[in-house]
Amino acid sequence: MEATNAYAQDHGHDHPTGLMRWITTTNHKDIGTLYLWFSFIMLLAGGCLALLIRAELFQPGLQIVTPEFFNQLTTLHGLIMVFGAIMPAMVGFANWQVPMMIGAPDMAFPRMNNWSFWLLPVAAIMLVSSFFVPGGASAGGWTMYPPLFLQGGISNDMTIFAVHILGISSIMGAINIVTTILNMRAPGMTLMKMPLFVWTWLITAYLLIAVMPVLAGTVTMLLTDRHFGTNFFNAAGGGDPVMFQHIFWFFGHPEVYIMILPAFGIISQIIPAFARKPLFGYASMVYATASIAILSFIVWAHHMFTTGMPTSAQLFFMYATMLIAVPTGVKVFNWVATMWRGSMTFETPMLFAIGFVCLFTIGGFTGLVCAITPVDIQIQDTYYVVAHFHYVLVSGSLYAIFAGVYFWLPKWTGHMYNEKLGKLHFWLSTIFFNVLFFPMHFLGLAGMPRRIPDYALQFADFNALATVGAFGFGLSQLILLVGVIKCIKGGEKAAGRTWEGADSLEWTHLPSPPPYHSFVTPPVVK
Ligand code: CU1
Repeated sequence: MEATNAYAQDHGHDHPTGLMRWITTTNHKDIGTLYLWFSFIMLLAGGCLALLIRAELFQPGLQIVTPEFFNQLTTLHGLIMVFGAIMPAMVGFANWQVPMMIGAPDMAFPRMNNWSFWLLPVAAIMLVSSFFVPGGASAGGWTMYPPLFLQGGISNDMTIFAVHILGISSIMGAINIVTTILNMRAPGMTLMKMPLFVWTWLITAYLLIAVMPVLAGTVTMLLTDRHFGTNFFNAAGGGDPVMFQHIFWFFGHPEVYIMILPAFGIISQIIPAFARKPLFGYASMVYATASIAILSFIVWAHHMFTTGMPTSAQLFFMYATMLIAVPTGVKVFNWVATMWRGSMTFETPMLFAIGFVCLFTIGGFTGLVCAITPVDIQIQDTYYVVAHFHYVLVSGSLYAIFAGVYFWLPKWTGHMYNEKLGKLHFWLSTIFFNVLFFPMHFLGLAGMPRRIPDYALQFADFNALATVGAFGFGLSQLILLVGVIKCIKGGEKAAGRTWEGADSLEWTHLPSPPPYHSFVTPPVVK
């Protein structure tokens, strides 16, 4: 075949098209797009499981599912959302934005990048299809605790292998991101000039490299306990089930920050753009991010206060956990200080960013409540904890993802998204999110346990309310889908410099508050 372009001269054939383009792509933008669509599909899948859970909990008693199936739903909802929806979305953003933000032509290892992505559907299929094997999916919760996880059928093994594959994908993705950032910055792009999103991902990638092997190790120990006669976690054979919790949460707590640090990065890009001021306290943002990452390694046993531990250990893990509020507070302060006296406008990305700051902070505060050991012993495994981590992960990570999608869609597609739809998506999401999760604080404080398909009559009203919120929130996400598809297919052409360049690097190094002439005055979007 005639060589028709530079690609063809190098490779002896033209660019693959259609499905083959996506399967063979080594382009960071294509791979970013794949990650983001995969993540959206997983969000809908995990969301459907959540709606089944909420449908069952609409009223006390058992109406829709069996208790066994209910537990399978909670397990798979957690695994799918953590590993399928949130993490891949953040990697998708990294693929799209990191090379462009540091002036690199692509990721450092483009073929490994392709492989990192294409492992994900394999793992997802393994995970989701475990619903259909004899005995059904894993029912022991996404944390896979023994002794329950040592029993059960082949679905537990499928879950373990899925986690292995997801871990390989994450480690390869993280290696790619670290290498790209450390080796491929444009001349002059020193570390302390990098956009905050790049910084947060550099630190996140180190977290991934540090803890994914720990997760892989501990689920492998589960596997050998199940099939090869070891007794790591089997008390009957002299093993220690609580040891699993220690190892798991040594991964699990940093995992929380793997899901939230890139979100911090996205928010730190968006707020300066719509406040038309440089980020307040750039250096302190970098140090706060690093501090949070380091502290995240020494707090794991705050998930285990009821397993029985010495008072000295309880005190250590309580205070260490509370310490994380300090750098997190620095960040919230900086975001607010960035908005302070800025010429703000409230397009959809900014709405989601402000929603993030308000609602994520509620999740942060309830985290402090949970950190207080005597309080935690009361509310462990109640809906208070469920409320807490959904404020962190939904109005935190997911809101940042939404904000970033609206912020960068014009750059990615060349088209403006529909602002009316975007705002509708934000307001409906925010109203229903709070209707869904705020009552769970009260349910938890009143003693309603999590992972239970039936409950006492006293909890009926708040549960009905939460279910209404859940269906409202779920349906609202279809607005996002419509908005994104419309934006890809056409719509108003995006300006050459989206948001009047307010998202570009020139904001990174101005002092805050900026000199008068550097304000960009007119609002950007009609
Ligand atoms: Cu934690």
